[in-house]
Amino acid sequence: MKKLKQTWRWFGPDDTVTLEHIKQTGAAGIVTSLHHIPTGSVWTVEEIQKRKQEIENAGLRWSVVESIPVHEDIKLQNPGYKRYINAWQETVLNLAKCGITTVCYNFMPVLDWTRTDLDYEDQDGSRALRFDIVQLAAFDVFLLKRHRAEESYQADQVKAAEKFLQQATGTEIEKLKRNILAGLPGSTETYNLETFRESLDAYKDIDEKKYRKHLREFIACVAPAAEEAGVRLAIHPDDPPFTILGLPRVVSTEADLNHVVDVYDSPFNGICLCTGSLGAREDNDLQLITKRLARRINFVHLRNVKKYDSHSFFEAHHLEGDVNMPLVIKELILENQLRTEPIPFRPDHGHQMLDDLNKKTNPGYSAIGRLRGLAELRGVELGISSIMNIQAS
Ligand code: DNO
Repeated sequence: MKKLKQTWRWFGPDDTVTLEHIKQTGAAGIVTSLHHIPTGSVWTVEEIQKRKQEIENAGLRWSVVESIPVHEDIKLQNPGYKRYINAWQETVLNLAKCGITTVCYNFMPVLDWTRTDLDYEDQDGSRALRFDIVQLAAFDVFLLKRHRAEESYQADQVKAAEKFLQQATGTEIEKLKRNILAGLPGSTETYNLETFRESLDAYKDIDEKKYRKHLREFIACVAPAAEEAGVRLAIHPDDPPFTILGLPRVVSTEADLNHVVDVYDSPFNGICLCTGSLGAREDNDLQLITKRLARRINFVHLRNVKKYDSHSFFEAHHLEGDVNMPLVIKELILENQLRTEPIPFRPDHGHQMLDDLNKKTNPGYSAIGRLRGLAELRGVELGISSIMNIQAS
């Protein structure tokens, strides 16, 4: 049985988890981005080559770009946005020239992924990321004071949010603000309450229908060019996969993903199957999504979530939580046998645990928790493919 390609996200030279460390995890592929280049600027061949060389000098390969950020002007279709689409496209072509042929991106408005809590203590003492709708409501309704924000929540959630704030200390309130505004690894902007309000406001006339049209137009431009250059695109789903802060969301469900792949019918216009993002919705059946969209999966994030209340979840260890990981992996193994190039996956996030508890780490991206995840996931893959082999013989 052909194996999936094991990869690892690296945030570049400033990442405390170094290429030398990554080598020891057993992952052979690096997932990274040129984080120092401002969103909207073209990545030159020279810049790409430089980073590629650095990775190869460590005995690894740059397998996936995550992400080429999509400029807000493209998402909003602000005047002049086409030049940003051209720049995005040029970056794709330059990557192809350097032999890097998988590109992940997302189309989430304003914020990349969002959590309210970055050090939620799991029962075993390790720390996980959490998204709690009551805390989001506390931020949105009472701290940000977004116009008519309370209409986005159930009445009991708003009440609980008020109570949460009454009991929270000043430090806890500051932390909540920072968690949402400062952005998580991979995001490109940091806001204060005022600039954040302005950024949200820019979307006030963009409903889902309109936003989907913007996404469609973006894909219709870039996908044919990517195909021509031999670059596989992989759109990352919304995280969390439902509307937050009154923003439109269009990549949250199986129907949304179908919509994306239908814009341009080519394996080069594909998806990043992120089991953790999609898994935070009750109506997303991950095994079925994997099976039905298998042909269009160009990249995989394997992560698990445990949902509680409505619209709240924390990140569980990779084989725990609500996503049935073995069933997803089984579908991926089947699809992988049909590919000439193996499908890349990475252990997405991990708990902060053991020695990492005393280190300053990128939220979700400490070494040991991800290493635990990768070890478990590759074990599942090996176990399932061994059984398949036995059955086939
Ligand atoms: C979180 C990630 C996101 C994701 C980007 C893709 O860990 O899954 O940062 O990489 O949204 O564009």
